[in-house]
Amino acid sequence: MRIDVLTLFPEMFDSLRASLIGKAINKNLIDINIINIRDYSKDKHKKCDDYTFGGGNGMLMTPQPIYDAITSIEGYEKAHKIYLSPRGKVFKQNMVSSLTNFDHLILLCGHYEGVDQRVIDLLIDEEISIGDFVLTGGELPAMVIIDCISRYIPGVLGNSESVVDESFSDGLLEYPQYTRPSEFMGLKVPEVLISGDHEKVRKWREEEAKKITKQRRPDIMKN
Ligand code: 21W
Repeated sequence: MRIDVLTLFPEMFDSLRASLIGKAINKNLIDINIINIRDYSKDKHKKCDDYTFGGGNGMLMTPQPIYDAITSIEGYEKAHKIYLSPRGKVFKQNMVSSLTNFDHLILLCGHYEGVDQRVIDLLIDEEISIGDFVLTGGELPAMVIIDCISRYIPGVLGNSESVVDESFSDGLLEYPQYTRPSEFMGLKVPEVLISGDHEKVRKWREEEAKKITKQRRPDIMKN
């Protein structure tokens, strides 16, 4: 999969190389290309923002640098083009697997008050928000989406952390987990987990997962 990211803050994406995604990039499992929108500004001072028509607080990103940056990407017409936006569709796990069906994504990150509506109308296929809280821009949301997608790319996760046995896939939150030592600060690991009875362990984990989901997320407990 190829992912192009357009941003005014390309340095924010340096941290991707530090994680599992960095390994995936090195192994050529995923091709991530960070594009600095400012490089495409035709303004003599490389300006990329301006005041909003109609007044109001804050600056808006101007359409020309964004339009030129996107249309300079080879194959941009066929790519799935996403604008990270507070008014977008709220990101959910089922949307991750849909996105893995595309082999070319373009992620546009807004900053300040966002982008001129005309680049959205001309070029964008889908607007996505990562939740109901206010950030300073779309860069962290873009990294969240890249992180979620990378877990679905064969070879990114080891088999010990497969995408099947995880929270949300069976609709439940995670059961409590323990590693060595079997006693820490006076707290013992539940007896059943060291019993060696795999069926009892499976049942215990299922019950604990249900209990914790009912307590913390009754909204996802329906089924
Ligand atoms: C936050 C821009 C609020 C604009 C009408 C006009 C991308 C984000 C963002 C930001 C406003 C995402 C207003 C979750 C987020 C993002 C920056 C609106 C008031 N109303 N997902 N102006 N949260 N945020 N300002 O903030 O770009 S995805």
